[in-house]
Amino acid sequence: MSTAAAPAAPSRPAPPGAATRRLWRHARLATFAGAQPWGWIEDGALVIEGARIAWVGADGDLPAGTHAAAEEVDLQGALVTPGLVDAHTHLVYGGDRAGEFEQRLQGASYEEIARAGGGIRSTVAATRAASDDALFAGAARRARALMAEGVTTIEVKSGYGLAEEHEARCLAAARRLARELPVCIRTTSLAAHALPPEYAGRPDEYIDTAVTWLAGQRSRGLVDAVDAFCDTIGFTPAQTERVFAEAKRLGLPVKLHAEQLSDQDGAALAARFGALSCDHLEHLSPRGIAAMKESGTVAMLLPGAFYFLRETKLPPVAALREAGVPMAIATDHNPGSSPALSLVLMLNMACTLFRLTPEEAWRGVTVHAARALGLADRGTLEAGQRADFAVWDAEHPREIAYRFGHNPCRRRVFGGDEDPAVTSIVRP
Ligand code: DI6
Ligand code: FE
Repeated sequence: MSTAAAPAAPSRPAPPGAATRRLWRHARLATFAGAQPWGWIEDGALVIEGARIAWVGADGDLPAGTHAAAEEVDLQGALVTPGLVDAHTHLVYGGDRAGEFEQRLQGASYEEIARAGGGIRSTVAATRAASDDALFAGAARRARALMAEGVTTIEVKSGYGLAEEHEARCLAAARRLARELPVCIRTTSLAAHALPPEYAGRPDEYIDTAVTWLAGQRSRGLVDAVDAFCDTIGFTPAQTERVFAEAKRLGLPVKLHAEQLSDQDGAALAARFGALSCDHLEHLSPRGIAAMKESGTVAMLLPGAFYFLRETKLPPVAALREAGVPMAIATDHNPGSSPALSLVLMLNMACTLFRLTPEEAWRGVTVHAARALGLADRGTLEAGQRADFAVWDAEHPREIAYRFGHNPCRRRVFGGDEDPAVTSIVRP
């Protein structure tokens, strides 16, 4: 079916004084709430009041009186899902790493390039050299690309400044995205991403310095969570623990780039600090899985980095499923290991590469992604939740996980308001 012809403007305007109440009717709803697979409602309706969902259910069950007050849109059977949540990105940086891509094609490994001072550190140099406006403009273009596919919440990490001033500039650029674009941004401080050149050979001194930046970032309202890269080319578990201890002291939640290239037992460490998520996890051990289950930590799987680095070791999806650890999916957008700007493509990759079911993949970019950010007010379509949702040219979300290299998002609603930049995209 094609819903591209669905009216872009409400088919019946609101009466004066009722402008904040909107009724979206005759949608196929994947609510991801309740016990039904997909939280499915075949002929559904949403009543939106201001920025919130006031009512969700079968169209035939709409409460009496709703019709009269509401501005109304007939979706003619189009699919509606919660707005997508990209809960792991490194969106703010300068430059690109297309040259490194060529080097890797000629045989150099990601680790070799990193150890030779390229990799993350080359992006650090380009980031430090970029103006505030250039950092913002690059991140805004990338955010817009994600938003065009129905993304309504994006987590953005620092980690390419690696000096107090530059880390703060990157976090401030991320905050500016939320002021200038219709999207919710959650920021994460990732100063423990790589060792900056001025601290070469002195990782402990760098960590001791970097942890002192957190209090200022927090008091300036720049940071919502704290992350670290615990791996052979990142930081040790002991160094990671010092970062987490300061985060805990400041009341900031933690998450971790864990077991991406090797097993450092990072997931168990993060779980001890009640981490929101552990991310990557290709080398996760049964011990790490048990610790994550115990602490309620989300497993954030990143198929873009797995694909782009041509990894062969798969994250232990069957064991995570068996243990009941919630799995989330994100782009991990970054210039080195995952220059992906499509969360919709990640749905397909999560199924094809990691063998998630389409429903697991979808829950991974909605309800479980929201949980990975500690956000209980989004990721499902339920009364009381934020009115963040996407309208798709599809009858069922499995179709969206099945195709790849396309964008079937037709309309995007953020906090109750339709995003005209998505609605107005001209389609064949
Ligand atoms: N793991 C990743 O996949 C990104 N950071 C990290 O710790 C990659 C960052 C980069 O290569 O620029
Ligand atoms: Fe990452």
